[in-house]
Amino acid sequence: MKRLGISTVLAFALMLSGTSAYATESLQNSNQIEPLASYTYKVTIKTNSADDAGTNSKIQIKLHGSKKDSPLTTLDSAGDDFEQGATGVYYVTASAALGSIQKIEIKSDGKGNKPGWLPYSFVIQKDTSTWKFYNDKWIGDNGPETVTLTP
Ligand SMILES: [Ca+2]
Ligand SMILES: [Ca+2]
Repeated sequence: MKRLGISTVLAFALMLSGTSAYATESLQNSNQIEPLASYTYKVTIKTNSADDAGTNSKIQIKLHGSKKDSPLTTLDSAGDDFEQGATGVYYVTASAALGSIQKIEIKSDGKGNKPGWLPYSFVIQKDTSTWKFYNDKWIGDNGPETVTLTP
């Protein structure tokens, strides 16, 4: 049997390390939580850092687009949501393209301890488009409430 030269061994080792780096990258990609649906909008919500700005109320959002509105979607991530000063990422999926997002509707059921919620910003992203909405109103501090925000 022919003995392998050092350069052959080195080349083989390089090939192996290249393969494993590639495998690791593929695994990381498959672990990304972003859904694959075509008409999915990423919604990043920052809650104000003022006292009691957080909420445990049920929060829902509807995106109003130039072509279509999204369904009213409950925002609930795996972790605790809408904590004072925290930022959360959510996804809203529609059955068709919404077009340009012109306003958003935020609905609170107004339940829980100190239910009033003071979100600071909502950033909606789809492909290369971004729409930003800012808020300075307390939502749901006196029971169920729906607030509409425009850019
Ligand atoms: Ca509160
Ligand atoms: Ca949650």
